Amino acid sequence: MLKFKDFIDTTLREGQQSPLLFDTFKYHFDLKEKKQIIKSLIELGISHFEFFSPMVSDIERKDFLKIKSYVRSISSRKIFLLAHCRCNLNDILTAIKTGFDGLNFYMGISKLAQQTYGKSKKEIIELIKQTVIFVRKKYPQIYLRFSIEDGFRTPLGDIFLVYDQISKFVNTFGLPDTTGVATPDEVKRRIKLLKKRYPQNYLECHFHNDRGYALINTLTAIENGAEYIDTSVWGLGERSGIASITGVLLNLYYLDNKIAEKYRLELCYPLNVLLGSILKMQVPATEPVSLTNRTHIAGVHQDAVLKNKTRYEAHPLERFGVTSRQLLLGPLTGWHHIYYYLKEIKNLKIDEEKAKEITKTFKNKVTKEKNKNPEEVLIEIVKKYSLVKMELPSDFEKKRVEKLD
Ligand code: HCA
Ligand code: CU
Repeated sequence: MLKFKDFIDTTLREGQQSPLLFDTFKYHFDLKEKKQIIKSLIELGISHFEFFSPMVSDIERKDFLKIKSYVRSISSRKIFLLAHCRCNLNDILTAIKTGFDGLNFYMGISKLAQQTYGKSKKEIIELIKQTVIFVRKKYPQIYLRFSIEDGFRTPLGDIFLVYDQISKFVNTFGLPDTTGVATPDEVKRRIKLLKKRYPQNYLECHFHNDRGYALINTLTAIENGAEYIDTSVWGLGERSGIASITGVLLNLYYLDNKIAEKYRLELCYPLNVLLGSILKMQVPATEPVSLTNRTHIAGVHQDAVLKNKTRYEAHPLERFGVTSRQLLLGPLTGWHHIYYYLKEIKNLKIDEEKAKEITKTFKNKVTKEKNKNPEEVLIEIVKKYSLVKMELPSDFEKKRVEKLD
């Protein structure tokens, strides 16, 4: 029996630290985009969200306040909004005053961290202990999670030294692989020992992808008893990021179908597309839940797939929303999706303003024209706009098959 409880989405915290936001000249999500992302994740079934500490910037603080009232207005489910905080009283008290439901605090204790802070191991342990106890006494009800940063380059014995002091005062311990050094064997070993030593505390794991191990480490953590797992859309995060929410869900589907089915899996691909349209990029080819995984190039593959798609498609990607129907008519349909669909799937030259206009007409028509599929309705509308096809090599279309129906 898995103990898994939920994902902690950190797209708006860890995700905004992704170099991709620089590469796409985006730098940070605006309030509207943050709301779209969080709404899509709530619809998918996620109930835990991590934000920057309000100390990070005034924009993040103000956006959080608006997002909080937005979240409460769109969902009657209990949604936990958590602040990612340094182990510093000023940061912590500001986060509590701002109205977070809980605090994810963190501090390093490794040799490298001691050098950065200019503090000894003993001093750091004392600081953590005093801070945690102070906050717990002052706020007996608030949800508290504490993480030793760089948890896989810190000897487990040192982690125990800290966690032994505070296990009675926090709800959850974190085990983050800050630098992406962990291997699945070590993840298994550490989780087993932590779960054994702290049976009363939940465990939240967080894996960076520097070695390409974020996904396998995440699954190993779930298999070995982690209750919470940090993910983000596309796995956005520092450097090469963390585990992608839809990549983990696809694998959770194999690991424990009942748990995976608690999420609205058909919203996975629309969620990936939403981020694609915000960043104005295709969903990465490395994403398990992607159109790429339903695209066939070799002639023999195409012939076979047109007769029976399962010949070269082993995974039930339609269940995860990689269908044109779900993309166009899913509950997430907005101009972003229509824009993405026309540009990336139909290869039409289109700008955002036109996509918004077309979406308005589409939304009106699609509910009335019950006998037509949404794709037909959209194509009829689009014809009136005489959009030009992007210039692609003439035999390109024959060389690519996506049988999405
Ligand atoms: C960092 C922070 C963090 C925090 C994870 C956590 C990490 O960049 O140092 O709070 O558990 O990877 O350690 O993202
Ligand atoms: Cu991280």
